[in-house]
Amino acid sequence: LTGKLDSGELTERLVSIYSMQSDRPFRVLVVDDSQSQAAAAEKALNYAGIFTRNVTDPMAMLNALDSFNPDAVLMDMYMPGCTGPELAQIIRQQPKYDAVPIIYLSAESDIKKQLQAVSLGGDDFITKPFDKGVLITTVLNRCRRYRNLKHQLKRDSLTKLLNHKNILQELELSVEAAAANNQSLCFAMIDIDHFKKVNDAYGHSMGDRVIAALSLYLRQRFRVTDSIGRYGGEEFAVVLPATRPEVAEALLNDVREDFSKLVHQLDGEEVGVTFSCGIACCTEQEDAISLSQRADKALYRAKANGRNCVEL
Ligand code: GH3
Ligand code: MG
Ligand code: MG
Ligand code: MG
Repeated sequence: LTGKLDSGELTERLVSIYSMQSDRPFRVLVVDDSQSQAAAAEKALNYAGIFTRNVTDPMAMLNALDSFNPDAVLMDMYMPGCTGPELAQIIRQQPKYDAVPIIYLSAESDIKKQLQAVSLGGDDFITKPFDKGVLITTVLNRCRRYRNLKHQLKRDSLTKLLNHKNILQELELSVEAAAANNQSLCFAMIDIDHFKKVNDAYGHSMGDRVIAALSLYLRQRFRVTDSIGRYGGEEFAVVLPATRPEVAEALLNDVREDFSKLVHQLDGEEVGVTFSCGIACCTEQEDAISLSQRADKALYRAKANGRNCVEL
């Protein structure tokens, strides 16, 4: 990517396309010992709607990675104390940063050195003085792919809901936020009733169909600020921030009743299913584990009470 492109019109179009696509601005960590060089790159990236942070001390880079959580790293080749490829190799030693894109931005014109940098943990090489269009295109493409990858890894493949680990992570963050803002938070656990019978009588494919249908239904019924996860096989979890317990109970009861009226079809066969739900509302200083345990107990009570009901 050393050639020049006519950056004007192309950049404008790219910026408008990407700004429509991404929900939150991409985040790029700019690692460069020269403040003025970093500022030039940041200015171009900010123009494309990218949020940036600059680290001039390479030794502060690891901390910045953790706190800033970037979608890509734009890195200088030569800095006091270490080189970009050395830093890249340090980043790659941590499994969680194995896939974060590292893009070099350097005046180094020796192709061999450029290739070496890219082969030692880097992804792209852009030469200085940079072309704005090349820089923005490269960075946006890398950010978009990395975001998509992170998004997919967090989700369950059948339902596209958050997986077990990530719904619990979401719960932990929400519990902290609720405590900080003095807000009410509810956690609901949902379990399909007699699901084994659905599999046994209609086959695993019908079971999968029902799981997918409930997932879609939950996504339609809850707010975008609520988090929905597939907790286990036929178990789901919903985090409801800023929600009073009686409101959560009424809402889940509504969803439960409406869902129970649906008919699921596959290969000419039809089945209706119900679910049971347990809700716990976060009390002061309660942690996510204790909250989820209480929701689980409430769910157990709902099962014991005859299923197809909500327990608080
Ligand atoms: P209960 O009302 O007490 O919850 O009864 P249940 O039959 O729903 O509960 P149980 O835990 O005994 O069985 C859950 C079944 O869910 C067992 C398992 O085979 C099935 N299951 C788990 N994950 C999937 C999946 O991804 N697809 C399908 N088709 N079935 C699944
Ligand atoms: Mg330098
Ligand atoms: Mg179960
Ligand atoms: Mg079940």
